[in-house]
Amino acid sequence: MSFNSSNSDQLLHPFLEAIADRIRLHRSLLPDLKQLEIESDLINIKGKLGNDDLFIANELHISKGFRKLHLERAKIGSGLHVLHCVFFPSPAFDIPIFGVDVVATPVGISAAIVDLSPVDKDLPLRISSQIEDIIVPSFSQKRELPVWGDIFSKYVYFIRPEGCDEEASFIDIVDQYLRILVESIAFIEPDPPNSCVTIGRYDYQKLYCIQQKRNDKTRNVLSKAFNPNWANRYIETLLFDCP
Ligand code: BLA
Repeated sequence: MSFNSSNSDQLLHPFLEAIADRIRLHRSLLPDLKQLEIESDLINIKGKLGNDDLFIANELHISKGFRKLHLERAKIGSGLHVLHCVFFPSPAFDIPIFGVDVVATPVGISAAIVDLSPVDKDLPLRISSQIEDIIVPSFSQKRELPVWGDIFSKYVYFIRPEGCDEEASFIDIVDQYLRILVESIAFIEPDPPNSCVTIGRYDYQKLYCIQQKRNDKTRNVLSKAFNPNWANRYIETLLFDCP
């Protein structure tokens, strides 16, 4: 397996690329958007696993309200494509965590998850009331959340989309959740760094990261494509570093 740090022009499954484009569109509307410059060999990874090309391409930004905006496109192992995105809020702001994970295999999309996850007991009312207004699409295959999935809101979608219509409905939910999130930034000011509310949100975000790290499916895929030590470093420092 060889690594280098150049950008890859390889494309993922069109459904995953369409979601990535939609995320980029909303991300571009965030105030004070800047690239998050981090010196790391973990940003762009290219290699080979047997005969399969593999790559991980990461986009990292910060903006008003967010300590880390992470979009990842990955091709790891035989025909496994992953689109992963988390917008981690700065704990001083009362805004939820936006997360997406979509996994495609040679036989189709196996999992599509999207949520605005709370950083308090519940989502802020101004967010949940807007989510309630979204027309709920119907998906034929709903999937059951794992035990660590108690970090997600009651508005989480965890499905296996079937056909173009369901794929379009999923993209529409991603679109609406991002619209609600991005619009909420315009009117919000930070609480003081040492206030109870900020510390409470910090603790919730830490719990979100701890629970996500219990996802053995992610860990196993990365361990197999690379090795367990590398996978652990990637998960701890890039995917779910605590705030
Ligand atoms: C599931 N995540 C998975 C699966 C794989 C990955 C292979 C199993 C697919 C399936 O059950 O059909 C793999 N996900 C990855 C890899 C990366 C990744 C390799 O992000 C990164 C390199 N996971 C997240 C985020 C959410 C999330 C942000 O990273 C939610 C917002 C959820 N992924 C999530 C859940 C499952 C999953 C809930 C199902 C886990 C299970 O069924 O046990």
